[in-house]
Amino acid sequence: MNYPTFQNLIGGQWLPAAEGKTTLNLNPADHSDVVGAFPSSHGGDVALAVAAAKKAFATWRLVPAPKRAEVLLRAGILLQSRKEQYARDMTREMGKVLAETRGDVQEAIDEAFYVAGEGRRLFGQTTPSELQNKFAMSVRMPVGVVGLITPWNFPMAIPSWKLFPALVSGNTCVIKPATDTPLSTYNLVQTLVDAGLPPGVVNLVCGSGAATGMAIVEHPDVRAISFTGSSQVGSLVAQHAAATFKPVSLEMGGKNAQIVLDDANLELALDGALWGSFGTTGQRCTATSRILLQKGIADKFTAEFVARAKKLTIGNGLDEAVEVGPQVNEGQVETSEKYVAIALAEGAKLLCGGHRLTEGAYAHGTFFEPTVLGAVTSSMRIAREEVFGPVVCLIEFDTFEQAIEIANSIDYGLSTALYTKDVNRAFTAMRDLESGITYINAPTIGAEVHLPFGGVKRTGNGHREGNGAIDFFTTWKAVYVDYSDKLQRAQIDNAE
Ligand code: UN1
Repeated sequence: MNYPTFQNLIGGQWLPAAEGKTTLNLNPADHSDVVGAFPSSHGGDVALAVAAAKKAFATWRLVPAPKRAEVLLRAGILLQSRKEQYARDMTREMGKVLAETRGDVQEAIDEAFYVAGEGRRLFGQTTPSELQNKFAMSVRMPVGVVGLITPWNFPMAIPSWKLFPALVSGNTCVIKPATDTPLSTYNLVQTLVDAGLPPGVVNLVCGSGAATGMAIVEHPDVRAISFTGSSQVGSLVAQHAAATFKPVSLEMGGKNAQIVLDDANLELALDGALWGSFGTTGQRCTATSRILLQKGIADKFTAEFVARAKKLTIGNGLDEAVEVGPQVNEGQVETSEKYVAIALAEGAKLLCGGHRLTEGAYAHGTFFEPTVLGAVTSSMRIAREEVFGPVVCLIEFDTFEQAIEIANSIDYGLSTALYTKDVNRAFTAMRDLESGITYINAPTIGAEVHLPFGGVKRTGNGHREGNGAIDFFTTWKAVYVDYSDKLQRAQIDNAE
């Protein structure tokens, strides 16, 4: 079989993993299509990457922020010209349909232009000193070498959410992409190099979470970690990072509810639910995985929703007619299967889907049918635990207050959506839904890069990407300039 072999980028040089091992990146729609072999790196490779990033930090931090931003601006322009190729590469390694991978590359472009503008802001504050002839201000400083660990579901957008704000702030980076989707991160990093990023400022190291990711998390010279992935792994990352007191930004799971009230525009709510549940084959942390239906519209909505779910075209995402691609790997399909079985054992009703697809065009991929489960109650595991697949459950309720209670009754808090024409209820929901993102009359997916992205409860640990990332990737320094030419003692002189 003929496929390319990729290498790590360390200090501006492309290098194989020191132990010489590689992992194959397979097309989830057709496992006979090998996208490439990527390095299986270990602690030694990470140590080299961190050393390169540390060396580059000495000069990168002194490049004026507007100049650092110009690299991102050029990268955004280059991404525009490469969008179609990168989208195709992404569909091939990750599976989601072309319209969505184009959106993923577009999200990186949006992020580049947004963050490039930040290069001329990075504002601090000035404030009066309590003493005469003394000046006080706070300035944003880079953190140093930062470690970035990214997931497979948004293989270019999410690396860009981390890399670009880290870079404009003056940090240098070691990034580890998900083993399922390293090519899209290669494409992003290659674009940064082509845009003029100096050697060592971004170092790309491929490998597993256990071997490569943890080596980054534990390295004493890495000053902060930004991670997106499951809550289970996020907890491990935070625990290991605590040993060296690293700040950690965690973006993790969701169990996102779309609430549909009796007065909603039903067509709109159906469109939103279908897109929110089965877009990206349900593999988004923002995916709609619970649809809460008020009793007056529940039957009508359910019938129509199931009919539409059954009609979705499943297949290879490179085919423009396909609406739902494969799941990213066998493990994800097994999780979908497992949760359907758990739901049925707990009394849920299978309204459509529920099985992996193995025949004909599906024989060499990891496909799972769009699945709708009815008769679900909020205490069932299917209503509480993240599946990360094309599996959605329907829960009925009587009153608006009950809907809010059910929506909030879980451990996660990323995204919520409410469909209604009642402005009072819309504002009440905006206030009372426990989630980092709330949509009114729009699906739970589709966040824009210039707003804060993140969640509450087990979804995150208080940090935000998008508008908020620079807060994580900078540290405040308070600076006092005394121009009185004498010793002035704060809290003591001028105290009366
Ligand atoms: C994710 O689900 O991991 O808001 C990120 C959205 C996308 C990002 C999703 N812009 O759905």
